Amino acid sequence: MLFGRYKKNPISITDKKVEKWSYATCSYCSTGCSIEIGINKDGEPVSSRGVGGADVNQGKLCLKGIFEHELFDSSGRGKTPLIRNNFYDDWEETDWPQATKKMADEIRRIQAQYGRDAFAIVSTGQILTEGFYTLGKLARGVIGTNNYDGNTTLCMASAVSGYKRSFGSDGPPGCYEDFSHTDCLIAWGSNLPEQHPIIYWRMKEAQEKRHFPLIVVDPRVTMLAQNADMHLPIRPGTDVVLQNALMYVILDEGLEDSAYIEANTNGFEALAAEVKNYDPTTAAKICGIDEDTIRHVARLYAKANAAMQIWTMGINQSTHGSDGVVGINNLSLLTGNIGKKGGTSLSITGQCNAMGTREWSSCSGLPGYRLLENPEDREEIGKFWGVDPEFFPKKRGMTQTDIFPAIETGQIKGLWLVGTNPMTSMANTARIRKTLEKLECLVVQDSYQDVETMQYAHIFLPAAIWAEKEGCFTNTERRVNLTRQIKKPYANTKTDLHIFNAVAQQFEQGRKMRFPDKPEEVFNEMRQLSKGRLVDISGMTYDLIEQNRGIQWPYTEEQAKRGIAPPKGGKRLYTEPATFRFKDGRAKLIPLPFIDNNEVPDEHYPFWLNSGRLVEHFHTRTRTGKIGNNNKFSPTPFMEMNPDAAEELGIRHQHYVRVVSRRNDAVVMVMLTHRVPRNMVFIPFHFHDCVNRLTLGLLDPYSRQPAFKQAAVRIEHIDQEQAALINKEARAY
Ligand SMILES: Nc1nc2c(c(=O)[nH]1)N[C@H]1C(S)=C(S)[C@@H](COP(=O)(O)OP(=O)(O)OC[C@H]3O[C@@H](n4cnc5c(=O)[nH]c(N)nc54)[C@H](O)[C@@H]3O)O[C@H]1N2
Ligand SMILES: Nc1nc2c(c(=O)[nH]1)N[C@H]1C(S)=C(S)[C@@H](COP(=O)(O)OP(=O)(O)OC[C@H]3O[C@@H](n4cnc5c(=O)[nH]c(N)nc54)[C@H](O)[C@@H]3O)O[C@H]1N2
Ligand code: SF4
Ligand SMILES: [Mo]
Repeated sequence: MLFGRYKKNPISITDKKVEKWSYATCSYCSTGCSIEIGINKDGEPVSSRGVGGADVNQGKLCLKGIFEHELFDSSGRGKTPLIRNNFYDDWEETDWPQATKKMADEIRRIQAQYGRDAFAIVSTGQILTEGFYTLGKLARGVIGTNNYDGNTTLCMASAVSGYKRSFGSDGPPGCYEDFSHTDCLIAWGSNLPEQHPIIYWRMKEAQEKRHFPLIVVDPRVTMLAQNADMHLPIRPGTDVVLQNALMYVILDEGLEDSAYIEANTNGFEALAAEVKNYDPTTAAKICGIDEDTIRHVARLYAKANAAMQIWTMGINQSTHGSDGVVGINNLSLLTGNIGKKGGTSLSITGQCNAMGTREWSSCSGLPGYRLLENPEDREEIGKFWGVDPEFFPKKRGMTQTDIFPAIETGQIKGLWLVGTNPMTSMANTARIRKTLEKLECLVVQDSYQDVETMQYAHIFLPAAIWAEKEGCFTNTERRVNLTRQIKKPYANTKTDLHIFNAVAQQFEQGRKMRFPDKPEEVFNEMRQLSKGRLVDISGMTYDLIEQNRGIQWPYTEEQAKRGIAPPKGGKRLYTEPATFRFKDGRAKLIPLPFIDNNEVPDEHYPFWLNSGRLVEHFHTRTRTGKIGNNNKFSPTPFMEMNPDAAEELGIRHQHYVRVVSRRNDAVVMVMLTHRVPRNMVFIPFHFHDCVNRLTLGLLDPYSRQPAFKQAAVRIEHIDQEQAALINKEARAY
C-alpha cells in the first residue's frame, strides 16, 4: 500500500493574473508596513504583497496585511448617504449635497440653541493625515466647537501626556533600528508578536544576532512573554511601583549616569527622595514581583551599554497610564538612554495613523504640535487659515471620555463620529448606548453601514476606505509613508477629505477659506506649517516618500536641498547635546507617588478582568470580521481562563459561562489556558456586546484614558443551549 499521492503533479498556486502592482501603506496597525496591491486587467485588486527593500518590513506582511486587497468589496460597506429624523425611523437614501446640508443645518441649529460647544466631534487614528488636517481646519476654524477629540484618548493619550510631562513635547524619540543596537530591552504591557508582528520580527532578528536580554512585564503569559528571557507577571495596575523600585536599586547602587543627569535634566533631588519609599522589599508586596528579580532587572538595565524600553496598552490603559510613561522616561533619563543608538523610550503606537492625528488633526490643539494655550500659535494659524485668532478657544476642550458624560447630562446635543465605533470600544457600553439615545443629532461617517453606532444615527456619511484614497500615515517611528489611490471610491462613497470639504462649503466661513480637494495640495500646506517645528516634514514630497518607502521626520527642506538622503532625516530625537522641548532645553525627572485606586477582585467578584487583542482581528471587527481568512480563526467571543480555577468552579473547556461585573454581564465561551493566572480572565475586545459591557474604565487624571485592563468579575454557570443561541447571534455578520 502506497501512502501519499501516486502521481506527483506539481502543486499549482492560482495565478491571480496581476497586471500591475500599486504602492500603499498597510491600514491596520502602526507598524507601517509598505504594501503593494496587485491589480488585474479589469482594474480589480486581487492580491497583496510586502514591498521588498522597504526599511520597515523588508517584504514581509502579517496575516492582516496579506488579505488587505479583500477590504474593498467586503460586506456591509456603505453605498450612499442616508438620513432620517429619528433613530427609530427607517433610513432614506439621499445625495451628498442634501446630506451635508442637513448636517450643517443641524450644527447651526444646535449651536444657536445651546452654544458653540454643544456640538461635539470624535474622530479616529485611522484616516489619512491630509483628512485629519482638513477636519482640524473645519472643526477649529469653521464649526468652532472646542469639544473635538479622537479615539486616541482610548489608546495613545497616556503616551502623549507622559512624553509632554517628561520631554516638553509629544514625539517618540526612538526607532525600530534601535533593536539592532540595544544591549537590553524591557517591554511593558506590549504583546508585539500579535499586535505588531513585523516590529516583533525586527526585534527577534536583532536579538538572534546580538543576544540581548528581553524582559517582559505583563500579568499574562503572552506570546512575547513566552519568548522572553525574563517574564515579570506584575499585579495589574502597579507598574509605577515596580518602576520606582527599579529606580531605588539604580540610585542605591550608584548605577545612574550622573553626567547625563547633570547636563540634561531637572528635578533629580525630588525624584530621589520619592524613590526612597520603594525599597524592593516593600515594593514586592504591592506589585507582586519578588525583590531579587527587581534587583536583577535594575542591574541588567542600568549596566547595559545601551538599554531600551518599549510599551503599549498595558501601561497606557491604566489609572496610572501617564505616570507609567513618565516612570519609563525617568528610568531612561537616569541612565542616559535617550536619543542614543539602542537607548530609548519608545511608545509602540496603536492604529495605522494614531501618530498622524497627534501631529496634524488639531484635536488636542492646533496643527504641528501647536497649542491653543499659546497666543503666538493661535495668531500664526489664524493668519495662515484666514480665521480671526479670537475665534479659537484659549484652551483645549473635552476629551472623548468627557464628551460622553457631557451628552448624558445634556451639555452636548449633537455628535459627529468619524471612523470610530464607541458602542463596542468604550467602557461600560450599556451606558454608552443610553448616552447615544439622548442625542438630537448623531452623524456617523464610516466605511461600513453595519457599524453598531448606526442604530442611533440620524445622518450616515459613507466614506471611501483606505486605498480608495491617496495620502499619508505616520507610523510608530515617525515615518511618513504614502498610500496611492488603488481603486475608485466604492459605489457613491466619498473620501474623508472630500466629505470634510463638502461640509465646509455649507458654511459661509468655510467658503471664505481654502479647502483644497487634492491630497498633495493639502500635504503641501502641512509642509509649510511644519517648517522649523519638531515635526518638520518640509523636505518631503509624495514621490520622494514613495521612492524611499517612507521617510522619518524631521526631514527639512534644507536637508532635501543639500541632497541629504532621507534616512538621515530623523532616526532619533533628543540626540546629544539633547534639546528637550522645555524652555531651558532640559528634561524633567518627576516623582511618582503611587495611589491604589483600581477596582480590585474581592469575595463577590474574585477575578481580575483583563482585555486586549488577537493577531487575526482588528478592533471592533468591522473589517477583519468580513475577511474569511481572518474571521475563521476566532468567530466567537471567548475568554481565556486558567484550568485550575475552572476545575474549582466545575467549568470545562468550551463551556459557555456568564461573566458578571458591577456594571453588567456577558456570555462567552471558555478557553482553558495557562496564559492567565488563576485569579485572572482575559477577553479580547473585538466582539460587540462582550467585554466592554463589563469594564469600568476609570480615567487617568492627566490623559483621561480609561483603565480598560483592570476590573473585577465573577463567573456563573449558564444553560449551554441558551448560551449557544446567544453566541450564534453575536457571531452573525
Ligand atoms: N492584531 C491586531 N493588532 C493590533 C490591533 C488590533 O486590534 N489587532 N490594534 C492596534 C492598536 S490600536 C493598539 S493600541 C495596539 C495594542 O497593542 P498591545 O498593547 O500590545 O495589545 P493589548 O492586547 O491591548 O495589551 C497588551 C498587554 O497588556 C497587558 N496588561 C494588562 N494589564 C497590565 C498591567 O497592569 N501592566 C502591564 N505591564 N501589562 C498589562 C495585557 O495582559 C496584554 O497582554 O495594537 C495595535 N495592533
Ligand atoms: N476593553 C477594551 N476596550 C478597548 C481597548 C482594549 O484594549 N480593551 N482598546 C482601545 C483602543 S487602544 C482603541 S484604539 C479603540 C479602538 O476603537 P474604535 O476606534 O472604536 O475601533 P475600530 O473598530 O477601529 O473603529 C474604526 C471605525 O472606522 C471605520 N473605518 C475604517 N476605515 C475608515 C475610513 O477610511 N474612513 C472612515 N470614515 N471610517 C473608516 C471602521 O469601519 C470602524 O467602524 O478601542 C479601545 N477599546
Ligand atoms: S504588522 Fe501591522 S502594518 Fe504590518 S502588515 Fe501587519 S497589520 Fe499591517
Ligand atoms: Mo489603540
